[in-house]
Amino acid sequence: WEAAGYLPFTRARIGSFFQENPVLKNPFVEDALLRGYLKRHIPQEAILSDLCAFGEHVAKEVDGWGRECEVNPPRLMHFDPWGRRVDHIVTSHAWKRMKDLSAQEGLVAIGYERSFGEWSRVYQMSKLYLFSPSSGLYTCPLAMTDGAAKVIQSLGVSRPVEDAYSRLTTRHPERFWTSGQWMTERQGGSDVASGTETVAVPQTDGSYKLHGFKWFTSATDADMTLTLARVQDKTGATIPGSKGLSLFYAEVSRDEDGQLRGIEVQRLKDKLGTRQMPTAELLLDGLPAHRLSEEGRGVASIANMLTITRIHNSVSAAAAMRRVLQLARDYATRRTAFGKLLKDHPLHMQTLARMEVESRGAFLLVMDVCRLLGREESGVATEHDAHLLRLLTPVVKLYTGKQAVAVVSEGLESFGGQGYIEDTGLPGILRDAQVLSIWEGTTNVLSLDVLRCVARSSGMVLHAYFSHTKSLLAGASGVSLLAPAVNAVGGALCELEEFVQVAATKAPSYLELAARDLAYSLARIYTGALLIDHACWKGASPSDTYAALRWCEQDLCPVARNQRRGHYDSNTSLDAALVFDQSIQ
Ligand code: UCC
Ligand code: FAD
Repeated sequence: WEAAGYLPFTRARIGSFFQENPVLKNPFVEDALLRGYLKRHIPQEAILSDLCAFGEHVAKEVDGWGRECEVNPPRLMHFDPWGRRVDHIVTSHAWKRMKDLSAQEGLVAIGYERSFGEWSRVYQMSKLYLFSPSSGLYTCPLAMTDGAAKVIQSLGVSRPVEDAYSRLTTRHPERFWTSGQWMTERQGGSDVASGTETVAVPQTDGSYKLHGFKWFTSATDADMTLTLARVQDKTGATIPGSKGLSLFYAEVSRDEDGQLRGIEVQRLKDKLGTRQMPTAELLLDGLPAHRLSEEGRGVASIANMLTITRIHNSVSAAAAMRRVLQLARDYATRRTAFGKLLKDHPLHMQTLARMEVESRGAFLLVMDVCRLLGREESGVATEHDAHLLRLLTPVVKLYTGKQAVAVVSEGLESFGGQGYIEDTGLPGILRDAQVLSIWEGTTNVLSLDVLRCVARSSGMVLHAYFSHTKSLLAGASGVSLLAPAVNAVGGALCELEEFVQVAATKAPSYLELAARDLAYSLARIYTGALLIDHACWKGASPSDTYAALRWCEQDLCPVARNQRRGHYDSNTSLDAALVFDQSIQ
């Protein structure tokens, strides 16, 4: 029996083949475009060596902590064992480590130290780009922390927020604070002006107490928050709409009995993704707070926070695309199908190359917005730069948020069935990407923000856009290899100019229907110009040229196409009829 291999009670035979897993290598070393971009714009050794060392740390250690955040998600302990209400959000050891690491590595601080002048933001965001997919979503509190520091800086670093500002921007873990951003209430996250019911009751010492219910509050283990509320007058009345909203600063603290001051944590959200990070519903029941903005200037004052968090969102979106590609690329060198490695199947390589083009475009668009932010903050921005920054912030957020979902989804497929298996860590990348187009302004709401900034600048932002895009193209005029791309972007730019002229003669409803296509057109055309510009750099590679050509083969100006089809003229009722189709009884 033994000789025949029929041993009773042996372990089941499971075969000898085990697939090698994809390996995360140093994401800095692995990213040719990031290294090329930095070499071109900020070739300081101090930056390059810091990013290289950080990339190594991310691959070797931090990524494991990120996984631990995922498998050990936060939980809410409402009561202590003796029945006392404690509302304690219990987070993992790894999550706490991320906080310390963030301070030590200066992930917020770099933007405020400004040691590299106008390039400090590009440096900071490059580091966050390496960190983000391994951070266990710690980039979420960092985004809000950065946004809060920015708001405080813009309103003036003075009492009572001096200490908070220094804590938000410190490199010392023991002093480092994170901030929340509590804007959304049950009636509205997009329409904050109508949705905010929270009231601020003035106190005799000039401070306030807040009463309300915040429906989504992320990274709720934060030390402080910025939030919106309506100041009550002596009769208890408040002003409705946007004009009634003011911006408040509040610390999240506990009293001598260990109770949260003025806050009850109703529950933690049960979310599709971002599970590593707590998102809570909060009852504000007399939360002590200080008003930071003038009364009624809440939305305008928190806009600086929105700008920063939307840029962070875009960095995370580009980083998610890059990460899935790095893993897919590695896997393609380890997995065999039909007798050869995946990397030797041209159709598989075409699929990854298409993802690569999207990923490169997203990276350059994001970094260009970071460049503009850095210029503005270091006082060297022209009026033109300021307009571009205002226009491109919603554009980059909405475009990269959507593309991240598409690219990461395709990326999962490149691992076959394993891409669908939880403990590979791959599905979490997709689940986390899905939120990028929802929070910090949905795609439609940001498309309308594009219209808002165009209208409020009397077209100046568009003027800045057209002239800068043309100047990027001008640099490529003699490069014959890039001619098809230059012609495509140039042609799309003309179409866009024509669209703008026609749209200016139409009713607001026309522009509203065109808003999303307009935002996409702005994103694709500008990104095409950036890819071309990068490919013209003397250190560029043939792959940079190929990426530019490929990007520019797509429909760069969907708004012109749909305008010609009449999609913005009379579709409202037809769209609604289609969606609510009741024609078959
Ligand atoms: O989702 C959230 C946190 C998630 C966790 C953080 C993740 C970070 C990334 C991490 C990566 C992993 S916090 C909630 C975010 N909520 C939103 O984004 C709200 C979306 N809704 C909007 O953006 C709306 O457009 C509103 C709320 C801004 C609309 O408000 P109003 O009051 O109806 O708008 P108005 O009346 O048009 O604007 C009021 C003022 C105006 O200034 P003045 O009065 O001087 O003319 C506007 O120009 O605010 C100004 N303003 C802006 N300024 C409005 N939006 C902006 C802007 N984007 N930039 C500059
Ligand atoms: P709605 O405003 O109800 O939107 C529903 C749909 O209608 C969307 O598709 C939207 O695009 C569309 N829509 C709305 N208005 C228009 C319009 N005028 N034209 C065309 N379409 C429109 N908020 C915070 O304040 N702080 C946080 O920390 C926070 N954390 C979050 C964490 C997670 C995981 C999630 C999912 C959300 C979080 N949010 C937070 C809330 C988030 O910012 C809001 O959910 C988001 O802004 C959308 O608001 P809403 O949910 O009210 O959607």
